Amino acid sequence: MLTFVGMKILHTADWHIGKSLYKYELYDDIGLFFQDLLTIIGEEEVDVLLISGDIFDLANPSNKDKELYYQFLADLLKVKVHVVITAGNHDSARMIEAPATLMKNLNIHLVGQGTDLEKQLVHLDLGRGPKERNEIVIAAVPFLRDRDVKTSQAGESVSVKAKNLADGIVQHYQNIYDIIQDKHPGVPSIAMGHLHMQGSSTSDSERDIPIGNLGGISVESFNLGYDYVALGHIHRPQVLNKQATIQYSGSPIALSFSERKDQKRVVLLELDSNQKILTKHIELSAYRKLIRFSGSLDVIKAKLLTFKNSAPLKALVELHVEEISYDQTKILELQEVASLKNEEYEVVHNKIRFSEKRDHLTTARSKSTIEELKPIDVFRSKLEDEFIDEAQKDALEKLFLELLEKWELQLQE
Ligand SMILES: [Mn+2]
Repeated sequence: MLTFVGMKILHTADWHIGKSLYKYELYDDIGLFFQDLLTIIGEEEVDVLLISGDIFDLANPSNKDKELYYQFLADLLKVKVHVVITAGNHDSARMIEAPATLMKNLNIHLVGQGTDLEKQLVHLDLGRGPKERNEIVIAAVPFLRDRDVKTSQAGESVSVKAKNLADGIVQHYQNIYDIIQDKHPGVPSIAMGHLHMQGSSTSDSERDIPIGNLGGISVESFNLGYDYVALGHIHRPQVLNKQATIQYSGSPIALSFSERKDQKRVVLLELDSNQKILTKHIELSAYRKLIRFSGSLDVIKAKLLTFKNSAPLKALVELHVEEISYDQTKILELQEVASLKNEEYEVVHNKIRFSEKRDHLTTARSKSTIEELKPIDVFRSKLEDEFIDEAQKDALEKLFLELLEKWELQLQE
């Protein structure tokens, strides 16, 4: 009789190496996370590490980004953990996959492309000796594009196309599950994914997130038989079903100010000797505080004066100044306050709004480069300049996002 020993698997995603917040580079943040991750892997005696997409922030990462990544993979070799990495929508599938053959010999499994089903199957047998059985099968599915699931036909409407893509993605997971049942019956299985589940709570830092139900995948449709689904793409950590078997680990560091109150974490899966999976969250400390101060300029100045930074890295601050009547000196004073250098914090973004006057001079904000701005940012900023009520703003924003999404789906053809 072979005995199943049990194993520990750690689930993380959305590292976004190379990410900047308003031009402020977050290398120190990811560096501290890497240190913590190595400690957790060591202390918990983790056997397998899963990274569900968006390793890099850009499809064409800088040399520094790549150096950091490969250095960390080298550090992982020392702690003897098996690693499975999939590409996200931010990653270049080819770039992630390029060293796959070499890396496989080091127990690092890289999957970039979503076309070949067999290549997305990672079977690990960690049993030591002939009496021990310690297997797991991982459906290492990267971010799937239309061409990977081949469901769309020419001339389909946008909503039909989106529904077909969602159905195609679920079918993709079903097909891999069928192969697993055929090749490795009775072995526990985990699916990795970089996708948007309906009903998940998003932040400002994801890209290509559909609004409403267009293109979203329902949690129910994912009851395919996998013991756990390790998701990436949404940066806010969250559990999607009652059994806690479908989860977003979330990004390990805050990637936008909208995540400034999130408790970041990694998910530890403990597969016991009965092959049951228990999930546990390991909280990460906030390496850096992201602060947003709003109010009149005087109120904000007072807040900055008493601010104490308790995190290891310099705090990043957004200033949203609200004044009543237009005053050029306030704009100049704000620029002065925002550029003050100190040890505790750095103001990375500021804007001022005068509620009384309405002309094109009423809003001033710090300049962002066009690379940092997403279409929705530009649209929002335009909305802010127009003094329309909040409800109407929301409606317009929703319409704009729908248009944007239709446009993006058309680009995928
Ligand atoms: Mn991401």
